[in-house]
Order: sequence, then C-alpha cells, then structure tokens
Amino acid sequence: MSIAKPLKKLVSAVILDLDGTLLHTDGIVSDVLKAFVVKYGKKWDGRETRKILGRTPLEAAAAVVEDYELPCSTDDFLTQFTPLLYDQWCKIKVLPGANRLIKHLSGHNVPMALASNSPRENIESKISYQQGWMGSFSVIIAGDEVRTGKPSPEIFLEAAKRLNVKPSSCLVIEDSLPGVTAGKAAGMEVVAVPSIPKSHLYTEADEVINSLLDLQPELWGLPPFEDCKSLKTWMEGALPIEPWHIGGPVVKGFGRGSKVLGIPTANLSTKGYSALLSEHPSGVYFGWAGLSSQGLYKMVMSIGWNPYFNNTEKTIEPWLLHEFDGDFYGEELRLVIVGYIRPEANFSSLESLIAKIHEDRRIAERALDIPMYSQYRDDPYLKGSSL
Ligand code: ADP
Ligand code: RBF
Ligand code: MG
Repeated sequence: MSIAKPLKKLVSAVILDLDGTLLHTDGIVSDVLKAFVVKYGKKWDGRETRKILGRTPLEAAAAVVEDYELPCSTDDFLTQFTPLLYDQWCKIKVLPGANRLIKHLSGHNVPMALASNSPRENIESKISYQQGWMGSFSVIIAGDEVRTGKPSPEIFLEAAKRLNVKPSSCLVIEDSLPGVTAGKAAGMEVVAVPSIPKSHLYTEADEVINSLLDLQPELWGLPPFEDCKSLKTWMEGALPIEPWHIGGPVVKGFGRGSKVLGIPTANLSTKGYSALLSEHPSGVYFGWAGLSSQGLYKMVMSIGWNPYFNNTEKTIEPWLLHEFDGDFYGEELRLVIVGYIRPEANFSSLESLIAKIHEDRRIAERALDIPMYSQYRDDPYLKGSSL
C-alpha cells in the first residue's frame, strides 16, 4: 500500500458494477434461495453461487431450476422467487470501501456510471436504500436496457457512449468473471475485485485487488484518496473502517504461529461466521481485544488463507500486543476491528513475512493511540463477557 507504483493508464471515467462489487448481494440471494429450495424438499449447498455471479436473473434462475431439478419452469420460479428477494433489498450490506469510493469519485467530479446485468427496477430499488448513490451516477444502465448482458461488451459500450467518453478512457470495476470479460471486450481498463477467492481465474483483468479498500485511483490517473494520503504521512497507511465485532473461545490453530514465526495468534473459530466473513475481505486489520478474566489489549490480525502457508481454510488470527505468561485456549476472546492495513500477501522468505507482520504491529500500535481508533476500547461488546 505504501509503495508508489507507476501509472498504469490514464482514464477519465469509471464504470462500476453493482452486485458483488458495491453491494454484498450474494449473501441475501443465497439466504432467500436456501429458504426457497427447502419448499421443494431440496437442500441449498451454495454450489450455484459461481454460476449465478454476474448473470442475468433469467440465466441464474435457469441454472438453479436445472441443477436442483425443481418441478417448475424458469418463469414460474422467477414469479415466485422475485417478490421474496425484493423484500430483502433493504437488508443488503454495502461492501467495504464502496461508500468511500463513491464519495471520493463524485467529490472530484469523475464521471461515473453504474452498469449492472440486473433489471432497471431492481437496481433502482437496491440503491434507493443507499444515501447519495443515486445522484452520484450520471448514467445507470441495466441488463434489460441492452440486447445482451455481460459477458457481452454492449452494456459497457453503451455506458461509455452515454457518459460521452471513449471506451479506452473508461475504467471498469467488476467482481465477476463475465463482467471482466465484458469490460475487456469493450476495450476498457478493468480492475477485478473478486467476490470468490479464485483470483487466479481473473487473468484478463488489468489489476486484481482484494477489496475496494485497496484501490489506488492514482494508478489510473484519477485523484488519490485523501484519507490514505493524509494518514500515510503520519500513520503509514492505516485505514479506518466501519467497526465490526467478532468473538468466541480461543481455538487451536496449526500450531505454527509461535513455533515458526515467534508470533502467537489466538485463533477464533470461523464456524457460524461465514456470512460476516464473506462481507469482510481477507487482509490485515487491527483493533481492540477483550480477553475474559485477563483484560483489554491492542491487537493486529490477519483474516484469510495465509498465502505464504497456502492454507485451504480461512483463519482468523489475532496477535494480542501483550506478553502473556502462558496459553489461554478456550477463553472467551472478543474483538472490535477498527482499521485495515493491507491485503494478505505471499513472501519470498519466512524472514520477510515476519518482518512485515512486525511492521503491521507497529502501525497498529501507533494507530490505536489516536482518538479515532482508541475510542473503541470502550466498546461494550469487549466487556460482554466477564471483564
Ligand atoms: P495455534 O496455531 O494453536 O493458534 P499459536 O502458536 O498461534 O498456536 O499460539 C497461539 C496461542 O498462544 C493462543 O491461542 C494463546 O493461547 C497463546 N498466546 C500467548 N500469547 C499470545 C498473544 N500475545 N497473542 C495471541 N495469543 C497468545
Ligand atoms: N500470512 C501470510 O501468508 N501472509 C500475510 O500477509 C500475513 N500477514 C499477517 C499479518 C498479521 C498481523 C498476523 C498476525 C499474521 C499474518 N499472517 C500472514 C498469518 C501467519 O501466516 C499466521 O499467523 C501463521 O500462519 C500462524 O498460523
Ligand atoms: Mg494461532
């Protein structure tokens, strides 16, 4: 985050996808589908998620009806399913960094379009719950306003036309593979923010980032985020986020934190937290930790697959910034996560991984002393147990 990278390309407009890029729609869609297929005696196992991502509702419905062998037509499915889904739009969460990006671009008068495979009516109702979004996009173009949706480039070409800019001057931000393909076919620059942990599939994209928090607009000739710039000068790139909570008993990990790295991490179980974790991108974060019976501590943590060790499961690994006399497995640990440092990375040596984690610790320690982050040490959630 702190290393200056060369300019990739100059763009003058940004075209954003909606579902999975700005909004965490997948979670809501999966919840409604789960409840829906039960009515037909089927069990939703999430195997459709990849097929649904970035598709039109008709394509997605056809895939579900076929795969689950539902005794109804695709049209019947949509007639029954759609109203159930609409009732849930108000519950869709905004993905981390989306509000920040929209405010930033519109504040700098960067022309912005929203281009989604969803029908117009859906887009409007979904964004009506988000303050300031509607007015930020000078163009909104929906799946039912073009002949063919993504992966066809049509929707992006039409957006560029209406923005009155050349396709080659547009930057597309997309989470889905069909969306990335569409953007490239339109001759545009594409930043992928994969909503599934399969970034190696996104080879067509010009850049793959972990979350919108990692976007560097200046690489595309756009104004840099002011919060990053100002914080970087006195805090080396820690970024405030909307605080969120997670907690539970400390569980056994792979046993390598202390042994291999000299950095013990009090792992929390990911069970029961799949929704929360899919909403928050993997990465290195910091905040406050309440450990029952012991006290309140600063902490720096990684959430993700630990690319250096190539884990197959996501882990939650907080390092409490305090010297303890012994282990505290089984004790209740509660975290409030208030800032983001960087995406998880791979390293060429164990020493460089260790050095980076110590740098993370220094960033977290300093940041947690300033009021913007220190105020959360009083968060009642931390004292929920016996503190
Ligand atoms: P594991 O793979 O089981 O998580 P680690 O080597 O990462 O093992 O060690 C973590 C354990 O060490 C924690 O569960 C906790 O009981 C203990 N521990 C001691 N000091 C700390 C600390 N400062 N931060 C986190 N855990 C600590
Ligand atoms: N593992 C990685 O593979 N890549 C990382 O970038 C990374 N960053 C970390 C940052 C912090 C603050 C902490 C506490 C851990 C990080 N780790 C990372 C996880 C480390 O690999 C993990 O704690 C060990 O694998 C122990 O299980
Ligand atoms: Mg650990």
